[in-house]
Amino acid sequence: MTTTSTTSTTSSLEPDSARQGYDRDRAVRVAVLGVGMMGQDHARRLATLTAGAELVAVSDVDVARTDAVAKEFGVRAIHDPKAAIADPEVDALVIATPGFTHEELVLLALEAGKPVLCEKPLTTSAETSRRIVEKEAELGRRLVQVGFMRRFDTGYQQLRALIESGEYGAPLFLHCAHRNATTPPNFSSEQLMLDSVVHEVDVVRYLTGEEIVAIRVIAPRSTTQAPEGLLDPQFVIMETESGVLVDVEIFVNTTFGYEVRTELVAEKGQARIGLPEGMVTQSGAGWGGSIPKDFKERFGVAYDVEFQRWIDAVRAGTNVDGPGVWDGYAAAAVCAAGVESLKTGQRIEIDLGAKP
Ligand code: ISE
Repeated sequence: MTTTSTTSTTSSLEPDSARQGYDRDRAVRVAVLGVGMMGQDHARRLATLTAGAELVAVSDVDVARTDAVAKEFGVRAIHDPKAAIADPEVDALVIATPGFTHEELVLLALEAGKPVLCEKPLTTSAETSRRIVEKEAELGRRLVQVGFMRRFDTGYQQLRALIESGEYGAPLFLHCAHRNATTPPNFSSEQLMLDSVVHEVDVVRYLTGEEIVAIRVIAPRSTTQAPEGLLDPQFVIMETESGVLVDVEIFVNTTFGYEVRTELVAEKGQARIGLPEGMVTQSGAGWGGSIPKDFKERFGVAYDVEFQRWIDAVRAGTNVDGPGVWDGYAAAAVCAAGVESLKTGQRIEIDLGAKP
């Protein structure tokens, strides 16, 4: 969408002087790489909703899908994602391809000097994410934002503000539940960590302002509703630097809806977010509310805000207004340790090393 934005950004980053030639009066021309479910949703968002953005191209390994989505939005289909990154008529990129492709694409975008909004996970291992952190530091310019959209959700923002205010004293526990109705085909036991728990990892860092130093994953009996071989549910225990204890129930084949909840237990009070939205009824006939069907519905507004603030930051020359590469790296390192714990049954400690 190419009208001028009225959303103000709260970014305090310095404008990127290396992009001084960029014409800030025109819309940011964006290509979306990967147009599966999430990429298509983002393409629609950019084409119809995000002020100051112009969707100019889409790219996907599935040629027929690329062509169909390009036709739907009246934009170019570029079958090779590397060509889309290099294209002189593309200013910025949204990467929504599978996680294992992210390292190569993000590094190419960094070399091309183009701002990127990369869907989570930044990459699927600590080493590959660390390479991105180092590459960006070498360039001396922030270019990569990571798609942890929950940071743009009002509930999480309120809970963080409450913790920061100190009113309830120090946080002691965070109890998290993350439930999906079903999983996409071929979802593996590791993906519960890498694709789903990764959000909880980021939320814990966002809410507490602390790094996670240890993780343990336990697999109880699996639901018969999960595909054969998938360890679902799993129970994750994390410890932060100051000793806040976090537990996450991750259960991705509940069969009926999408629920993401966090309960804070602090020294002088408790708070909960993510309870069923909409009207909750209680009468002689029983109790009832409504549960969103998936994350596109539950976090729709958060995605909209995330995209608007990212485009505003690109136009302002600051490129990032939200979680960056260090956040993506920290989350990838914790999740990789979680996968190791799932395999070994051990508590795994995490050492992120120095921040460049
Ligand atoms: C999916 O990729 C997401 O990012 C959702 O937010 C998460 O709830 C889901 O479990 C993931 O598969």
